[in-house]
Amino acid sequence: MKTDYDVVIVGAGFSGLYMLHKLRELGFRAHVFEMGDGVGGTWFWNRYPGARCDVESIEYSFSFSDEIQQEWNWTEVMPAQPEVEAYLNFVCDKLDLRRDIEFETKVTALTYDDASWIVETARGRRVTCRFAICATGCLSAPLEPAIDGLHSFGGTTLYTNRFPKGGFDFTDKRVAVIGTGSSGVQSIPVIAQQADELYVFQRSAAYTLPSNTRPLEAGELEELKANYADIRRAQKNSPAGTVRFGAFAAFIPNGPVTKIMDATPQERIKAIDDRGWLGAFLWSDVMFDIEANKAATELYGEMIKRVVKDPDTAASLVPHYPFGCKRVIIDVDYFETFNRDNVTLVDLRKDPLEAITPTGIKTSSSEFEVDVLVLATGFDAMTGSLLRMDIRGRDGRRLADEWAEGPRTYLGLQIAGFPNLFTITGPGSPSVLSNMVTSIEQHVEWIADLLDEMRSTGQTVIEPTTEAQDEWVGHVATFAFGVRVDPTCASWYLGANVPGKPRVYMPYSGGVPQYKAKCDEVAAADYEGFVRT
Ligand code: NA7
Repeated sequence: MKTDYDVVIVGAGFSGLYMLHKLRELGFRAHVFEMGDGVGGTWFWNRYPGARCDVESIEYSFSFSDEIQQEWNWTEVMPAQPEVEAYLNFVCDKLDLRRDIEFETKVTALTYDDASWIVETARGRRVTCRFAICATGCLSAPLEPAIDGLHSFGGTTLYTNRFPKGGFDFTDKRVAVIGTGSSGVQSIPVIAQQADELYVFQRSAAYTLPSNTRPLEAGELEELKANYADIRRAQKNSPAGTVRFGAFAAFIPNGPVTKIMDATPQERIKAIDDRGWLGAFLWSDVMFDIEANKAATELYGEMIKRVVKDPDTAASLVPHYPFGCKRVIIDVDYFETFNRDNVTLVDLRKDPLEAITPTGIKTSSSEFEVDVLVLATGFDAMTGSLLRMDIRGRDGRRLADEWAEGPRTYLGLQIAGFPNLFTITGPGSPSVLSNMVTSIEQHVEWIADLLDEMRSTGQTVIEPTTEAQDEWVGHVATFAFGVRVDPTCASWYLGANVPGKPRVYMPYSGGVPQYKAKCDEVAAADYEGFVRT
């Protein structure tokens, strides 16, 4: 059967761009649909003030082209949003990708029919393709919080995950930020510098560590570039796909050996005296023993007290849930910001948010009049971007029904009953627990090799068996224990930030090298667990 394209890719972020390039290189007719009017995906939409990556630029970048990595010049250790977006535009131009990307075109439905997919868009386009690849990202379905009166607010409402392209000037404005995940924590210090008054509405305090970002020094980038072969090799062999995971480096391969539960109070305090914020967590038992985790949080609270002058504010800034169950944030001057005269923390655990009114925010004890409302309230992570499309597989089965109790995939790459549909960094793969770029490259290359092989052997349809999928889902679930699934922690890894979403720990926690070895083994065993016809 003749289709309009061999492959349709949904999304033009890191994964969609590389997938397009790879398929074009192999001679496939590939086409990308992208909702935004530019490339970048997550890095296109999340352009809020202070947005910054938590992996170093030298590693948060494509490794597949030495020309690209030698030509592009990073200016900072941890790249800020504008630089990542500029980098992706550079890659796009360099590889002449734009001509195969259809912008401002949201895919609304994907329907499997007769060994091919029908793709429908919000603009009324309907095209067919043999393979459909969802490069839709893990954090791209924005959440609107269920707060009474949200749409009654008469001032300006801004979402961090859809921030205006030209930025926003907060000068002389009274501002409220709701949400203290990464987006809130990164934007609050920047907004505070401009705003007249800033109220921070916090439901859950954040575990955040100071970023080690700084401008790259003269000669430093050149030296790093000269070592790229070694850096990339090390990345691929490291559990998180990065060897310089900013502030987290110390947690990753050969972690600390001393237990906090064996340490005296004096030894604990000495740890933060000597090592600062990291001293609170650099103990071998913190991730495995909930009492150790609580002791580490107490030390973290001590650090907060050393920075934040107001004792009530300092106490409210200590998280009530275990360290490590949510993604740890990196920040620039977050705690210091609460010492400013124009910044007030509103602890919603003590003073719950009741409603948004036409003039501001009402809590159970007060009313706050503001001009601007900034919502940093997160995403329907990992599955939202897929389930917001109407995806129907073999015999009309709906993905939304198949995943009613949580996502089920084989290797995070394919779904039983949905032949020829692929997800890049889908649930059940390391994705958000790793350097996304490392994981994206591995997925793209694996899918490209598979499609190339299928073409050469005359195969047209591939789908995982339910047995292989069940086994993989079971394996992924074996890591869902301890702090990861702590009932006090509403993490998006677990779907617990979305009312009614099934609680399933979605990413694969076994590490990048182990995961890649499994994917390679499957391919070498004639794509074991998949049926091809
Ligand atoms: P997050 O990390 O999901 O943070 C969302 C924040 O918004 C979090 O503090 C929530 O509190 C808060 N929130 C959500 N709904 C409400 C309501 N109704 N009232 C008050 N507060 C609310 O999203 P981000 O965009 O910051 O970061 C997402 C990821 O992007 C991040 O992990 C990095 O990997 C990059 P809660 O914790 O639910 O109590």
